[in-house]
Amino acid sequence: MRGRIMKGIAGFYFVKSGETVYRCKARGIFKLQEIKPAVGDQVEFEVIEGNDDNLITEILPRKNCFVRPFVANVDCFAVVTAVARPAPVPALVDKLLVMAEQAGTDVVLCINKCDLAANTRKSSGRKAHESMQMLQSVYEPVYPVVLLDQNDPEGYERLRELIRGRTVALAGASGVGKSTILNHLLQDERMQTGSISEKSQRGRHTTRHAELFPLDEEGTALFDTPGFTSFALTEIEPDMLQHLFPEIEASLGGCRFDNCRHAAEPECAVKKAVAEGRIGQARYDSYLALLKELEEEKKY
Ligand SMILES: Nc1nc2c(ncn2[C@@H]2O[C@H](COP(=O)(O)OP(=O)(O)OP(=O)(O)O)[C@@H](O)[C@H]2O)c(=O)[nH]1
Ligand SMILES: [Mg+2]
Ligand SMILES: [Zn+2]
Repeated sequence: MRGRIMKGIAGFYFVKSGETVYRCKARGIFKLQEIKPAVGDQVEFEVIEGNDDNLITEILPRKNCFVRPFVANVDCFAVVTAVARPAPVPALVDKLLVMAEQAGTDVVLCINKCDLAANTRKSSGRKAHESMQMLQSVYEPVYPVVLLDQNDPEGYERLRELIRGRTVALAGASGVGKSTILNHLLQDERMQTGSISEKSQRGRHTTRHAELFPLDEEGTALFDTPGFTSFALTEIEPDMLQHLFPEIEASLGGCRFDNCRHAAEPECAVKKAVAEGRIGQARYDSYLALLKELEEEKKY
């Protein structure tokens, strides 16, 4: 039979075929070949009568596969950041965006917890408001952006329109609200979400495993994934990075040196675009930081 892995827990994979979910194990050979089935994989499996241990026999070719989050066959990443609690980390957002560009998937940037930016008479509200404006000005020129606030259904409706019919992975730091967004889109409380205690400002029901949720009759499906604070980009040549920032790519061609990496080089068209405001300073800073990381990785 053929199906799709919806979640994997402790060596078991839950494979959906039609309306039925089968609990399966993976054939031993996968381990020897160092292949790990991923949530989102399309698989062939055998149903073993009278036994819970149905067997995944084959993983069908993947459109793509990621390490963090560990998911396969993604059409689009919904990269999530909060305006506060936790404070946005543009370097992490940009890394996820680069990962998506590398794989050629679409991207939607979700700016979440916008309700925290509403009361600008409080200093925490002012700070959140500034973060919201910063995120909008940096990302709106480059990617589709949705503003979300758990008390306002309109944002979720816009997001639903943007992702219709596709398999979308929520990705971002822990506590930014990925599971909450999924909950709103599912319009029920199937997922557990935690409330951040005012003191610790940390979510209680952190997502531990990637899981795929069918959303509607039109084939839309959403991966909920665990949050993380850092990860390493792999298999990107330093010279490739400039093509993974769409606004940098758009400024290429005018540099003095053909092999310009747009860092210390003189007469650089990219730096000129930054100075003229056509490329956001924050995005350029992320580019430089990632370039350094990739160049250092190359040295070893
Ligand atoms: N004020 C506010 N809080 C929100 C909003 N969305 C989510 N939260 C809260 O943020 C906390 C964390 O939300 P989660 O949805 O669990 O975050 P997550 O990104 O899934 O976190 P991990 O599973 O750890 O990666 C919870 O207490 C939510 O209630 C929002 O729009 N506004
Ligand atoms: Mg979660
Ligand atoms: Zn240059």
